[in-house]
Amino acid sequence: MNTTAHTIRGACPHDCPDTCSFVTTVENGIAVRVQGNAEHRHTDGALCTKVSRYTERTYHPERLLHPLKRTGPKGSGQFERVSWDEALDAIAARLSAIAERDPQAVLPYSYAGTMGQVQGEGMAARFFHKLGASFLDRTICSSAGGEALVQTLGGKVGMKVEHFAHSKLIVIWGSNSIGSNLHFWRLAQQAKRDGARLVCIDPRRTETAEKCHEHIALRPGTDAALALSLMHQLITHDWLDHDYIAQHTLGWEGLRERALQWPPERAAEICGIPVQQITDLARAYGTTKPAAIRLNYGMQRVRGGGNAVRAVACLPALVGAWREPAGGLLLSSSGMFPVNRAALHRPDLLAGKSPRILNMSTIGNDLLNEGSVDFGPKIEALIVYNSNPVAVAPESGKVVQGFLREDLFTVVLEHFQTDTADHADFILPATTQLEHWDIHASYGHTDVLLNRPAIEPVGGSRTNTDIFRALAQRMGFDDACFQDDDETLCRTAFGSAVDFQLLLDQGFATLPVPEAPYANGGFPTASGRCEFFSARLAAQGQDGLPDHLPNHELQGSSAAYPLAMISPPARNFLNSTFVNVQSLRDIEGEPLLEIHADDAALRGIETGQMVRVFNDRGEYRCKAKVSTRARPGVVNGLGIWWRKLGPAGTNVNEVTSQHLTDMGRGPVFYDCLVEVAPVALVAGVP
Ligand SMILES: Nc1nc2c(c(=O)[nH]1)N[C@H]1C(S)=C(S)[C@@H](COP(=O)(O)OP(=O)(O)OC[C@H]3O[C@@H](n4cnc5c(=O)[nH]c(N)nc54)[C@H](O)[C@@H]3O)O[C@H]1N2
Ligand SMILES: Nc1nc2c(c(=O)[nH]1)N[C@H]1C(S)=C(S)[C@@H](COP(=O)(O)OP(=O)(O)OC[C@H]3O[C@@H](n4cnc5c(=O)[nH]c(N)nc54)[C@H](O)[C@@H]3O)O[C@H]1N2
Ligand SMILES: [Mo]
Repeated sequence: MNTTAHTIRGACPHDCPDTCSFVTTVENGIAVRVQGNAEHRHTDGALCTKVSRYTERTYHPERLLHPLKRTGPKGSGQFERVSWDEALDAIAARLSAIAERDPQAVLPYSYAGTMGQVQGEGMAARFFHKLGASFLDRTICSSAGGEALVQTLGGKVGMKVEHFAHSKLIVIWGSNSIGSNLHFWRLAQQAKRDGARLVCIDPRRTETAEKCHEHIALRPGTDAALALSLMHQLITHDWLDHDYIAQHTLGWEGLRERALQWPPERAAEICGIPVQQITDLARAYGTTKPAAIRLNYGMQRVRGGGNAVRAVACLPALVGAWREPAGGLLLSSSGMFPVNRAALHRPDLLAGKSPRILNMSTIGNDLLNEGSVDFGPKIEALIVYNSNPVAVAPESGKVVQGFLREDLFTVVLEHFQTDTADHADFILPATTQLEHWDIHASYGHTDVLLNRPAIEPVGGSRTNTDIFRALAQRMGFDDACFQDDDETLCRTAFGSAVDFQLLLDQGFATLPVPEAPYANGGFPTASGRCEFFSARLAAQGQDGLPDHLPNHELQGSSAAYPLAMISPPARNFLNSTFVNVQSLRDIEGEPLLEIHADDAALRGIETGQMVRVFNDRGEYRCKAKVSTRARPGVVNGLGIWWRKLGPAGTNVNEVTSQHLTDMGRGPVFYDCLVEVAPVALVAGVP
């Protein structure tokens, strides 16, 4: 047989700090293998289990291949095949009619199904700017922590990840690195072999926590108390870098006074941990050099998430950890990328319009809003791409109710018929990363990656960009920028800041970032200092100094719902992506709730038993697993299953709330009280 095999370099598109470089092997037009690029140092030739199965997802028998139009009642999942022309004509006509009354009644809804600059908002932003649609505040993941970093360090900036390999103390704070940041874990292992101490701070005894020297299993939402108490110890033992504090920080006197109110005994009580864990960690942090903190977004999904991130982000300056490349902190590196947003997204197309802003984390309430002077017009049309809100947004009961509105016009661009797609009026089949061009920044390293298409679009699928170009044309948007092809958009994203030829040649390009960016201060804040005190926050009426803010749903405040629930990701899924890939679902098995033996015994719950997890907002069902991964009083509902693949057609977000964080208007997925009860079996059927 005459086979022609070749390889194409690409980039993993998924919402993960690792942003891997991969190589696809194509034989006779079919992608047969996706492998980690050995030449890219951050990927180091290895992919996670999920993405190494990428061809299984790409050629999945349930892949959407044609546009679909709804035939049954809203949400019934009944559709018929239609042509692209029929679908696009109908969508353009409906959007034009709505826009004639008020374009703000149209709302885009997207997140990070792909992190690509082009298939993300590349053409979409141009389209919605021109239309004058409502803005979407994209808060669902990281906005509290992001805002906190901006207010403290001046941006989403931090250590270069590669230097963690040379740290002597690594604090992994609110992150399950083995599950969600595997290539960082490789660096932590290297440091460990060279004698570094690893400490994990997480309510759940994760795979990562059990492999660290120390695990501090605090209650959810108590990280600021812990951080302030560490400061208390740094101050009382004088483990401070006075020179660094004097030269490169702002608001030290106030912070000092605040921290002195947090003796370890006080924090230990709030965090639910032994005093000695605090004093030991403070001693290690105050006396080990270089000391590095790998923060992740897990700790900022509670009411005080922004304050908690601010408190932690103050620590490296107190001990002068920033002086060395292997010291400091990393939450996100995304602010280090020079994305040319004005050229890519073209906000000038707004032509003076300033549409209202709607928060994606309260989509449930917003879809049910009838319109008012404060809110503006009722939402009449929703264009969803790169996101699965019906599964991932909080308080799904409300979200589903909103999506079921017969008068709402919903278009979903997708690879699969997700829970959200079930509620569409039109489903448009989109290409995957193997089928389109894109260019990527990263939030876990400082390389730009280029993705070249390896294969032709599967079935009749089209790129997100192409769909928005086609809609623009039908709606009479004749600006030249709607003609840009995807390679042009890739070149536009970073302009001359990145060598595009190098990207074409090797697939990645490293940004020129200093090895120890804040060794001599120079933070990108207004003052150039690490801002313990934030005048901007104070001007907004907030506390200018970091403090501990108790959860909205504080444990002990409700007799009916005594358990705190967190819902971190399952290792073999990526949010709700991959849940329908059989080989990965086989590893995860079924939706699980981890519960501590004491809490289980109190409720007569055993491993394998079907349970109801519930509060006033709703309930979902899953199997219980009595496990040492859960601390007393806290249950872990692993996410994020497709509702329709869960036992009762619901998932964990049935019980989460639409409350918001202190900063950034973010969701509070891990600030949630519930009760759990066994489900009585009637003739073996729950
Ligand atoms: N395999 C896999 N990888 C992923 C994802 C995935 O779904 N699956 N998701 C991706 C996405 S979208 C993101 S945003 C990133 C980052 O994703 P993160 O949301 O940071 O995910 P995790 O690394 O699991 O870290 C969350 C950890 O925080 C813990 N946690 C919960 N509440 C608290 C708290 O109050 N305090 C502290 N200290 N810890 C708490 C949880 O138990 C969990 O172990 O990961 C990405 N990578
Ligand atoms: N309870 C609870 N809820 C959570 C979280 C939690 O920890 N607990 N985590 C939250 C976090 S951190 C995040 S980031 C959000 C994630 O929320 P989302 O960003 O909605 O992420 P996914 O669930 O992965 O859905 C992404 C969808 O985009 C589609 N997609 C991928 N690439 C493309 C493309 O090129 N074109 C088109 N048209 N579609 C594409 C995929 O098929 C997938 O269905 O969920 C949040 N929800
Ligand atoms: Mo996320």
